[in-house]
Amino acid sequence: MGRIVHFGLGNFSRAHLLDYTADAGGWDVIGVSLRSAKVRDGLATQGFNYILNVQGEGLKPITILQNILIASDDMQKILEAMATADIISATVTEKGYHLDTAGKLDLKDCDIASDLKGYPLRTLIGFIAHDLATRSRPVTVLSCDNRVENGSSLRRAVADFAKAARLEIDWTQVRFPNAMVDRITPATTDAVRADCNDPMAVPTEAFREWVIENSFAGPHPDWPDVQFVEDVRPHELRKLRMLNGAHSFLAYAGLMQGYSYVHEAISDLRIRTKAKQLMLDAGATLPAEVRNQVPDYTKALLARFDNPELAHRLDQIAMDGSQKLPYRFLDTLREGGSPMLIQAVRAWMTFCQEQTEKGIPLYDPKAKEIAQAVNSERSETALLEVIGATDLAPTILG
Ligand code: CS2
Repeated sequence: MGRIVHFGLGNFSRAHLLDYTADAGGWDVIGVSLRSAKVRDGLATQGFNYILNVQGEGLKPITILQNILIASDDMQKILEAMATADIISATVTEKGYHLDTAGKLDLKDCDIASDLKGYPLRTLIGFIAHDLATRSRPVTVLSCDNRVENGSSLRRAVADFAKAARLEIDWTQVRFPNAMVDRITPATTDAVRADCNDPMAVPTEAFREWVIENSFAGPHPDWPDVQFVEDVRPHELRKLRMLNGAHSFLAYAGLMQGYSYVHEAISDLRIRTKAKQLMLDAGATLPAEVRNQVPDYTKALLARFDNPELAHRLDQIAMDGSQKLPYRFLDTLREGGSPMLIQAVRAWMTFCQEQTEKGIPLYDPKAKEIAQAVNSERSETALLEVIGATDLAPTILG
């Protein structure tokens, strides 16, 4: 039996990697929570099993999780589990990579700085670097986060960390495949908990997609419907720029119009027209091999966003904008220069301004810098600086 040690037990991994791996069978998964013990506490009382409420398909018990370890309490146990794992995977969100706007590990970040001093470890990067410096068998490190070249970014972060911490890593026994992951997974509501009779239930759509670079250091589960490819980039750009890009636009434009959910924002004709235009403009920047998929993919995305039963909250998507905008809007804008993408960046800027003026704190690792930027004299330029978009100032600010 193979083993996965997975960092980040939010709803997304419980609806995606764990669901796929449960379908494959023959593997077990140990979860690691870097911060809160909430998911561990909730799942421990039910043997780490939970219900996946797959829309239109019914309730699916997921029984593949063996245990959840918490970084602050179980560091040694985590390192021991990692040492025998075939795959170390992660869904720690964009900010869990601690990369600066130039794509380098942010050595001044307080969690990274703490990990560089040594134990106890707090970050995914610190755990992986320490594991790789001591392990004696091959391992695949599989990022399942929404980032461009997520595997390569993670490798870079770990390499920067190892250099700064003077850890020697044998890179020949590790692979960091890039991967595109997709499944819309809203936060759990009381209604879902009641329907599933499970306080830890996870609601998700029936659609799921996973495209992984075929670069593993050892075995992997026989995941059904996963596409193994030489180059993930066209697939990840399609998904990140079109789906996630439109999502972020809907979040900022929708919240400012007083909507709470994706299906509400997308049914407002003005917002819908713009979201669709954004998808098409983003689609025009994609590599040739996926460009012919754009019309059908756009249609399919609109249908997924229309789904009222998902009850996908816009404020969930609006979080961490400083981490999301670079790959959702900025790269697209650099490659396409579309007026719609300019509007999308401007929607984020106005959202930041409105929230700050209302005294509502932003949920963003750069909330402080954003508030300072908003309150500064040249606030628009300063906001672009926070997201590493100074080069785009002439395009965006005109
Ligand atoms: C969303 C994503 O919260 C967000 O920012 O855009 O979580 C999105 O639902 C997933 O990437 C879909 O696969």
